[in-house]
Amino acid sequence: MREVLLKQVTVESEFWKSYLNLIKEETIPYQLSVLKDEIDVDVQAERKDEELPSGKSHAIENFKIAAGISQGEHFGWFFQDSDVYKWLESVGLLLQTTEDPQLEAHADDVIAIIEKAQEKDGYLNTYFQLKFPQLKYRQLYFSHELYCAGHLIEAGIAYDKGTGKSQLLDIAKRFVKHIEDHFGYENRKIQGADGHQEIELALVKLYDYTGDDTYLKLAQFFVNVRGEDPKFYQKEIESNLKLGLSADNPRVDLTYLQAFTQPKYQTKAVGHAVRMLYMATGMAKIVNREFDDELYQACLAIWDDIIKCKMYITGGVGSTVFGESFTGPYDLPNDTMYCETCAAIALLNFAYELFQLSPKVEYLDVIDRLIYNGILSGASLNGKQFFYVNPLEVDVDSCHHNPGKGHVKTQRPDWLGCACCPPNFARTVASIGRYVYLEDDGKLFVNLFIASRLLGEGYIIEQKTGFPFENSVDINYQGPEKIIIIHVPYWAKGLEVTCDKGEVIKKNTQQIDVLVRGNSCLRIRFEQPIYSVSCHPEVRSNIGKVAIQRGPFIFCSQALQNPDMKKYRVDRQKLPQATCEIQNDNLGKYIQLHLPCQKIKGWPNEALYLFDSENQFVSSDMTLIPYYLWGNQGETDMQVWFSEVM
Ligand code: FUB
Ligand code: ZN
Repeated sequence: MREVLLKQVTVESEFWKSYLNLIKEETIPYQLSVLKDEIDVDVQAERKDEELPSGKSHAIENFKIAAGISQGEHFGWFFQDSDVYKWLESVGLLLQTTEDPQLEAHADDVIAIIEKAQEKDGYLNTYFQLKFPQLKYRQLYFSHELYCAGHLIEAGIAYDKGTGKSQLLDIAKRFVKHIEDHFGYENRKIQGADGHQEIELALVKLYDYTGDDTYLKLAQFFVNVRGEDPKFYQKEIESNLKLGLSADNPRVDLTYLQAFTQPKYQTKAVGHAVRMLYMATGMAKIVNREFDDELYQACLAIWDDIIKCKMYITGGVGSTVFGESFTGPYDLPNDTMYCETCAAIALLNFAYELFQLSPKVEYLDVIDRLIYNGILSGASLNGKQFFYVNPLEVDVDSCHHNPGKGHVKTQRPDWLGCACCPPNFARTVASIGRYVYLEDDGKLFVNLFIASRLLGEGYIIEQKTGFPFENSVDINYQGPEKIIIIHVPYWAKGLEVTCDKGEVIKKNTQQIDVLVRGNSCLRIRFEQPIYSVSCHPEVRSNIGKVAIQRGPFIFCSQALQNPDMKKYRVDRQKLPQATCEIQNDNLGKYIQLHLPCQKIKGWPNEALYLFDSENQFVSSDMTLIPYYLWGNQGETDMQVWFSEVM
């Protein structure tokens, strides 16, 4: 299967175009000002901990200091460089589909600084250059040097594609050469991997882009060497202590690092969620280029583990702040979880890679779940505030007073001391067109209902639709005979399809295969019913609860629209009376639901507990908004899972 180029796809969807404009006009310029410390914004630590960096970004300043352009000290996380790389990648992606000379000039300036910061031998990491040069590649359990290199590679490719300028890619290649010279199975080279996966998937992208298979080999090396010697990181620490290079003697958590055994033997999603999923994406990418059954089986097992018992209804993953990690099966607390935006993005990319290996609808269903819910919630409607943690339930007062919820922000901050998510959000939205179509041997996959046009080789396909606000998609195809495989999302009902010049060769609730004979028009009609969603009974936090979904959107209730929100009980029997309407207000254009509910009345306020009481109810409608929109109207309680009428 082959991905189409981003520049071949023009996104025309009203919904997604507004996000693309937001990224271009607001988010990307804003992020540059923050990275340059040009504007006064509230940069918060990601959780309550005085030790964590906050107050400013300093990310570009770090490069300037390393380049000798500024004086000062490194500030911020040791992986701060990656914020700049991800920003540059977003710019590169945008420039693949639009022109923006001013933005390009700004990006060129940043690239020039990065080039100056790079050492003559190719090494590039401002934290180690400025603070601990003696520890380069010697603290891999935490260093993120190769993680940053991975983001540099991705940025270099995107920028080269978007502008035809190779300067950033050349910087990345020089760094990769340095890495190649220091890592490998040959004698005297380092036989270990970075604590934070990322370089693996980036090297495969570099291989795809250049055709140079040394990059693929290096990616394979990093996947293979992880966990091969589970004592590797401990030995590294001991060696630093012995040589007096560092006094750090931490306990290395091999589960957190997914380094307790080689990835090919791993079967569960464990440890740090983003690391796990960047690793899994890298593994799947390798399998896709050079088939390796052991690695593929590991990918499938990890996927199954996530989908069957570790994924939230929004597509979010990572159930705990401790280690920003996966926990055990069915442990999905709604109010203390992590669901980091980056982890959702990582799951999106893992799913897309797996789909390309085997086109099963379940992968696209998860993509659909993620892009309309757990990823989109990551940014505010003005494109300038960002969630790191995406909770499914927020009690504002409890978040302020319960230290166990110190990581659950009630409002999206302007920026974060650990700012991995904001530029990750931007680069993901900027590349939304990448997920819509895939090509495979005369077949064309239409993965998502997103109004768009694909200029393929020898054909054009266009989706005309007002989805998600409308229930139909017209697909116009011009070109020679082809099989078009259309994914029908898991929530669609009452599917009807017609084709004027061709025939439907397969149709089920999840997929339509059409053989088009030349220029042809396909009409697809469907319903977006309002569903009540139940959760596996093993998930303790959702016992006796129900969630509400319409189309791709999971809905939530905010106390702002529903004062006394906790007193509402959902009555499934009344679901057919629920109504939906398109709203256009300070939340933009969106779908709002009105759900007939029962509301507890008459509870004496002074009584915390009552003996043998029977609740009294009154009928009352609850107003629900799509989850991704919550938190855009000021601080307010929010919930996704609702108690049911007993
Ligand atoms: O460590 C780099 C990034 O910062 C991770 O991917 C996120 O989870 C955050 O810890
Ligand atoms: Zn993040």
